[in-house]
Amino acid sequence: MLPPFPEGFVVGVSTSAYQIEGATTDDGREPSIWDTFAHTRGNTRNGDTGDIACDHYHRWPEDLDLLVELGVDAYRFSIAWPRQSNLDFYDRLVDGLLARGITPLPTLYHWDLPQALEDRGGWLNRETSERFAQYAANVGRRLGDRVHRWITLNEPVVHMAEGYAFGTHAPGRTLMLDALPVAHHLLLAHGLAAQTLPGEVMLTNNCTPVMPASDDEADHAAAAIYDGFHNRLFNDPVMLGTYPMDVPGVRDGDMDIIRTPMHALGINYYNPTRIAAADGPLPFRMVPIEGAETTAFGWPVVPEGLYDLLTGLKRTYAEALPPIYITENGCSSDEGTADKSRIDYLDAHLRAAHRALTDGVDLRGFFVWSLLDNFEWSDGYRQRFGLVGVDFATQVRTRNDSFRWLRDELTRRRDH
Ligand code: GCO
Repeated sequence: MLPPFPEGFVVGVSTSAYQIEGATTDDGREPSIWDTFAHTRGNTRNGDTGDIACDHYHRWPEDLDLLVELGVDAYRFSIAWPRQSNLDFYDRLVDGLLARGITPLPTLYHWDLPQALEDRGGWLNRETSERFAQYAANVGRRLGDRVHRWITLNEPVVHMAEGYAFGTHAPGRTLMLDALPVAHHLLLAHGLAAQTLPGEVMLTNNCTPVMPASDDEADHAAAAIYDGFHNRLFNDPVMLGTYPMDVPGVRDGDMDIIRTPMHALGINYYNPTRIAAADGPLPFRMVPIEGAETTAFGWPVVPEGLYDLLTGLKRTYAEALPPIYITENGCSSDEGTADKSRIDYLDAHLRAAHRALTDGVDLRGFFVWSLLDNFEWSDGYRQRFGLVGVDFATQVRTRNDSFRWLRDELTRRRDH
């Protein structure tokens, strides 16, 4: 049984539009960079795409009923920018959540940029930041009477690195360090949106505690550089108003916009990262964490890394650190419905979160990635992260043991 979390602590689950909705040409949705990327041969496992995914666009009432059965307080989903000309689906979704007593927590950008904007340079083009602010204001006008907390962006570091530096995600650019302007334009987009959205605003960063591979000075130096790119490049600007390195494209006033006060910071945590020095195109390389179990995806399982991350953020940013929500934590499992490894993973990470809370971190919530097995980007449908399994041939949902475990934990919490 989990330790008791404080009254008002929010427990939820997370998903994202391109990974679960399908219906990529329904009701005026325009193509996104992920439609282009996934339909380009060789970019995804087995040529998998989000064309159908979990067909959540049509099956959302059944999926929201699963949330009620699970007993979560809130549901983090994303709004597809490519659907900006017709937001009716999100109107129905938000009303459906509220009718079920579940708080909506929409992410405005979970990597599915309209292709038309990518054709004009995408996040390399400062204009995209302004287009995002207009989109955010449009969504705010439509849903702001019922949505009172927003996440602007999901994991800008992953989007910059995989989408623009390494080419492993959409839009598939391989700019390496020339991708840095993307960081600034994403953060500018966040700041501009934070100034227009009605209600509370968050940014969700993917963060990882970085450990040097050895005591060698070169490994320590490489770890510090990696920490700068992965964590500080997206945390320092929004909390301190500064970059940890030279970032091109910054104009007068930009940093004040980026530092527009956030009501909370979202943290996606999966694992720590062990870094060694390298002499290739980048001065660092990842090395395995010795002795750590791994998930079906090969990611190390290090729950204490979450405690270290949260207490480290508190030490680093002190008064500049707003309240924190864990907006993603979860694991891939190939065990089918008897997903004991996922129960063990979530139990251990929730306990680490509780320890951090007890030790003074202002932690307000924890969202499990994910409700459903879904499209895991370039890995397609092989990796299964769902509390609920999905048979993609039939769209039948099957509750895993982890679903029942979390449901029972939340029931116990409510009945206390
Ligand atoms: C991410 C994204 C999710 C992933 C999940 C598992 O963190 O990469 O937010 O879309 O699917 O994290 O990789």
